[in-house]
Amino acid sequence: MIRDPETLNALLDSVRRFVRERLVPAEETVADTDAIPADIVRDMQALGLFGLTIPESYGGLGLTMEEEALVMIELCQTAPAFRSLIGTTVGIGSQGILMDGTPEQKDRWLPPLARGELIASFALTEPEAGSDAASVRTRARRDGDHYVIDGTKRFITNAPEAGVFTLMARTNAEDKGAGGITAFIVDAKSPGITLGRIDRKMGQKGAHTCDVMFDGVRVPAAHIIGGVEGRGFKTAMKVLDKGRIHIAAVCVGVAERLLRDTLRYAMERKQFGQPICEFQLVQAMLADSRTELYAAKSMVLDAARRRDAGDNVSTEAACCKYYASEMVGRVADRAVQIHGGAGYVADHGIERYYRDVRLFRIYEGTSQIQQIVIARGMVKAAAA
Ligand code: COS
Repeated sequence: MIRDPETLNALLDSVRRFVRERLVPAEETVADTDAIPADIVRDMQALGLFGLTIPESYGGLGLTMEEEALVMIELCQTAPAFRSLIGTTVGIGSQGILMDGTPEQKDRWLPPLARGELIASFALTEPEAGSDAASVRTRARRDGDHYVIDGTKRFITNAPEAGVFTLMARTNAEDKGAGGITAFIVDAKSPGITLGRIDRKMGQKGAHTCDVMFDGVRVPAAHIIGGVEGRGFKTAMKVLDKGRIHIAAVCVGVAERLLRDTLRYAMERKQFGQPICEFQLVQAMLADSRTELYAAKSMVLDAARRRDAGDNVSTEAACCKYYASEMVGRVADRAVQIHGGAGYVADHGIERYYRDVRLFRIYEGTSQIQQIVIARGMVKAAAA
């Protein structure tokens, strides 16, 4: 749903300009230094990018899912590390508070998140709990008005930058499954929290992940999201449903950038006396990329509109994440192929994108998890 096309177009224009004038020129620096320059972070705050999805009543822009998807498609026509910095605050780190938090929790945490003064991180994954999210071992033991949290979280995006964690921990040791999990809002400055060293990754330099260790961390009972134990797994699943449409839009944005660069190269690069875009085998690669990109974009916008209309889109969100992340992998592979040697050496940035996009098929649910969610959704719908 687009509420006001004029306002949205103005936002899309400013994001497009910001990407072209500020982010694209900084891509290499970010990759070389593994850091996003402080002045760019300030500009992101000023543009309201941290508050895209937080309601206007809390100081954000309150975008609908369709609007959010369109903004992501623009913002991601550059290195995905830039999106990653706002991604957890716009998405998985804040949405649990927004969806299931109490009015007091929203009042306290959402305004600083919307302003980008506080970065939110989503702490679900553990050394032994990745795809099997219901098997988290991090314990939260009640002690008076507090819970005491012990455990280790792994690959936590933006943990080094985070001011607050949305953390999933087991409050009921008897229940080893989803029902024993509770979601907490944890102040990142709480005593007993330590960070592991920043992970050295295949790509997405400038986006940081690391382990987060919780050792006797005392969290007020009032920080349980929604105030009720045992609902954390469902909160996490709802957050991920929305996050999957968001990531699919990210994939579409990156693929648009890759294909645009690749088409330009194919029109300029000459071999056998003519531009390589005149060769049908190159055309086939361009056409396949264009077709798959169009399909992914159509899926993302359709799922986003359905979500805005109030439909349950768990299955469609998984379809989008699955297809769009695999699509951008193929588009990146063809981009390297069409660039040939120039695609393999580091100077053109194409090999960097090839490495960057590999993550999309893994995080926020692997392709195989999406397949499971889709098939289960089909069976459930048919049985109903
Ligand atoms: N929305 C709301 N509730 C949901 C839900 C959703 N999308 N998906 C599941 N639930 C509920 C179920 O209805 C069930 O509730 P009841 O016990 O009341 O019936 C409960 O949650 C447990 O669901 P289920 O039995 O399906 O859980 P499983 O352990 O079988 O796991 C998968 C399901 C595999 C889908 C889940 O573990 C998953 O998504 N894993 C991937 C996690 C992931 O994306 N990790 C990436 C890192 S986080 S960035």
